[in-house]
Amino acid sequence: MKNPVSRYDAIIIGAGFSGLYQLHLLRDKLDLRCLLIEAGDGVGGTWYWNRYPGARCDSPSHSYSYYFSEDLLKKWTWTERYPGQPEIESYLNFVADELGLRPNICFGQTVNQCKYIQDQNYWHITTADGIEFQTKYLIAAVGCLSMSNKPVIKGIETFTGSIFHTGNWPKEKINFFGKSVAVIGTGASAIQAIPLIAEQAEKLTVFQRTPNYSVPACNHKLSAETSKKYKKDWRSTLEIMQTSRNGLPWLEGDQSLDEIDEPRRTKLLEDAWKKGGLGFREAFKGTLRNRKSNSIMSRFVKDKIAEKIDNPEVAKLLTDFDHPFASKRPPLDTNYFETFNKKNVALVNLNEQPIKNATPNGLVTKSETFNLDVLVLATGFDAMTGAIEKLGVTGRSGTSINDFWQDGPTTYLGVHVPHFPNFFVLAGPGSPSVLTNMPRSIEFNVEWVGDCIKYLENNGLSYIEADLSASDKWSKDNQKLAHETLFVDAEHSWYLGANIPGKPRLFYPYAGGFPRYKAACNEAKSQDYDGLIVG
Ligand code: NA7
Repeated sequence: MKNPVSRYDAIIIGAGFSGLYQLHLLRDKLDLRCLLIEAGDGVGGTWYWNRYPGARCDSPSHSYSYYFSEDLLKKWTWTERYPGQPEIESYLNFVADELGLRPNICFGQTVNQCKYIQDQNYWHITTADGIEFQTKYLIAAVGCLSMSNKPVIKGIETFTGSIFHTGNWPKEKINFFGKSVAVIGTGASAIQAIPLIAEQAEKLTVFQRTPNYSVPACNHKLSAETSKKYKKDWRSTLEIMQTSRNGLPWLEGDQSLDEIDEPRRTKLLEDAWKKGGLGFREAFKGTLRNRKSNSIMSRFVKDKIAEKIDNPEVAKLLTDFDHPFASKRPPLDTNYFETFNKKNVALVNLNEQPIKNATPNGLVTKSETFNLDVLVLATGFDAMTGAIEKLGVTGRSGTSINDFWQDGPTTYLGVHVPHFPNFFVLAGPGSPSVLTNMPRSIEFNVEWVGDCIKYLENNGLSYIEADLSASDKWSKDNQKLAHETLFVDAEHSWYLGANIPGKPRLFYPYAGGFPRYKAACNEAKSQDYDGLIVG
């Protein structure tokens, strides 16, 4: 006889930053019967899967924490300016233990079907192993950068060496000593991994399609004194993060570069460069809105990078930028460009030398053959929608979310999707997510979902669903906001879906900044959830 299907009030998919907090909030504050389903065998989400060498966050560690609990803030001490993957994974394990979340997490199960049962108003969830669950509320906390993008390479299945994707890195330590290694991609992940792989590999070949700007991370250990100060000042730090356009612990500079005369301008740029980090991007006003100001900054960064590279041909290839600075997420690096001065490191321009095919021994381009032991795919993600579209979500009248989003994702406030009642997406398309210091926008989204559910429960209501015209307006207005920025100048950016063949071209995250996003959500809430249908 078949086991009875377990029934929950809320099911959350994904045990990263967003899923863990959502479980805590719904279980411990709203007293709901909750289950969190996670594909991995541990917590961490993005920080569970992205364990490649050098994986590190580019938000400062003291800001890359939950702020909803003073107790958690006080108990945890970060050791570096930018936390590495092992430390973030430990942090999320610490949170899961402190909050006692594990009994409500089902590990090692991949959800592949979520079906809304319309006449009874519940969601029926099925995992790849055929385990079934029912729930009133369904929350996708599957992350923005969790569906790996793997390039199609003819004959790749015949390659006898090892292949690793940065976004799905094995737990065991990979030894590159004495090996011939290739890295495809020069995005944020590659920029972190390449210097470390180059330290071990006999030979490292980097295949570049598009060069990327990168700012020195200037990472360092945190002194006990600094950590103490961060803990003491947490309230004022939070206030700044809540006001900042990106949820980061600083505010944009109040002068635009085109208003400042030389040589003061160069001095200020040099000072900001020395500090490094994402703060460089915001050291001046309007870097992503004022083309003139941005071109001054782009030129400065290009020159700074070129200075680090010995070979002029290599320098030209690595700085032949096709987009304004920061219109793609500018990575932070530690010795990335300097790595190309090493004798064991070579750069291949994929635009001149496209990969023709793989063989059992390696890769073949138009005019060269590369014998390889290891191939590292640092080729990014089907960002923001890829992981949601793998969940097999069908809503009212059997509408599939993949069909509904065929021409691009329509959401209301980046959380609700028309035709999908009681379905919530955390850090979804149309929310600020990847343009922010993620924990801040995640906390806001999680608390929003908590408030929606509380509203339904307290008022004896059974569902909440996005209104189609409000969602169309939200999504269209976001495209307008994006066109007021320089983000749309980066034609090949994953923010625009350009890295995935056939993906609709539009701006995926919310472009209006974190404070404006929160104001729009709060306004809707103050008007009895305007733009949402409740019943
Ligand atoms: P990214 O930033 O999307 O970088 C992926 C890199 O891989 C980038 O250089 C791509 O070139 C390259 N790529 C992608 N597909 C191919 C194919 N088919 N052939 C050759 N090269 C390819 O992903 P990351 O993991 O580095 O970083 C993701 C985010 O994590 C980052 O933005 C931060 O927010 C943190 P392209 O530029 O598309 O020409």
